[in-house]
Amino acid sequence: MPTSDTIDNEAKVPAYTLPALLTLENGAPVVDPQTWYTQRRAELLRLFETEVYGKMPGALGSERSEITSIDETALHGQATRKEITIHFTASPDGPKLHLLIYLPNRRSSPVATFLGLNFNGNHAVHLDPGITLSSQWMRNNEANGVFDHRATEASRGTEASRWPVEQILARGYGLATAYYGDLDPDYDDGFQNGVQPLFYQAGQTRPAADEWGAIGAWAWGLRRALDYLETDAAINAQQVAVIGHSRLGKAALWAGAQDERFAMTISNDSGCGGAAIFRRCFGETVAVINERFPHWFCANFKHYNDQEAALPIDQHMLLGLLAPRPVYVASAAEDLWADPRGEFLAAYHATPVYQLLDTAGLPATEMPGLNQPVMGSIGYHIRPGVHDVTLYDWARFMDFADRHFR
Ligand code: GTR
Repeated sequence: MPTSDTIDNEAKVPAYTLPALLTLENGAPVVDPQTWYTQRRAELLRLFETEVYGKMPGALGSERSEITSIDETALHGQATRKEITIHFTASPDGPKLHLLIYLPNRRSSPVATFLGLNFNGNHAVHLDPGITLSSQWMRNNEANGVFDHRATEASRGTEASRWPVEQILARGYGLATAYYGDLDPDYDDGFQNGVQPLFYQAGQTRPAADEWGAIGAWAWGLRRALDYLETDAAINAQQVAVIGHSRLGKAALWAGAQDERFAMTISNDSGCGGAAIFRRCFGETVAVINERFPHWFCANFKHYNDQEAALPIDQHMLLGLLAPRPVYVASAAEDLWADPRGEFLAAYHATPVYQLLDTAGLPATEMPGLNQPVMGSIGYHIRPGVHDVTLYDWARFMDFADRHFR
């Protein structure tokens, strides 16, 4: 990872002015909730769509979900495990999303549920042999048992440290997850695979400059997963928290911003294009992310390579789009590439819109110390350690959910 003193050095952060969250494009201040909801929110959504993530279409209308397995005695009887295939089109060969759901068997009413995409396939989140092995394209990785771009039995549980399934269930929550590559395999193929081609107009071969890239496709899939969760009587669809780590944290934030059905959004180490302030140019920058991942954002976003100050938005506004719904931002101290301070500052600078909508926002004016979470309607923590999702992170996310959902 290209970290160097010149990149990850607080003294090198340029002087910057954040674009004003609560000022309309016509210069008028936003002083009441009505103006926020009917005018400013729409302006900001449009800017994020056209300049950053690209416009995301709605559902196709042809989606159909099929329950492919149910086991009410999973994990030694602690859980009910369900697998659902969401077919996007009538074609059995077309892209589809394989959703894995765990529900606590000790439940008396529909459960609040965490929904997040995984990096290595559903079979990687737990050693549970009842999980169907993904047959989707995956990046080759010997340590993860992925050969010839396909998972093997050796891939089971390889992402389990990031998904404390038993602890989530023990605290009374459900968990729903799916492999992000079901939606758009994470490499630059000019948008030929994944869900984008399902929406091409006649003659269209790739998304237009203001249309979605891979992050948009992942976020779109989270919304389709929520469509299914709304139909499952065991799940409280009013209490679904969308969660993601790193690039999938970027997707979770964008899904939560787009879709107000998500009651809570959780960003773990989402960094550049996630919770971090672009204008700090600390760690990963717009030019670097566009160069390494040309397929993540919309083509228009490349205009801002080395031009962060020209962006009409910054990421406090992305968090603002979640208001007044609770959002949690988590950082890791050694994850300088994701700019922990920039993630904190976005949470801090999103607070005025939360306050306009009568919630506390982030109850901190200074960045808290390690392992000192702060929780209002915006929550934040920074823990020691590297870019990862740990049990500490999950425990805080569940504390935050307890606060808002119980
Ligand atoms: C890095 C990328 C980050 C983050 C991370 C991840 O290579 O620079 O933006 O997305 O990958 O997803 O783990």
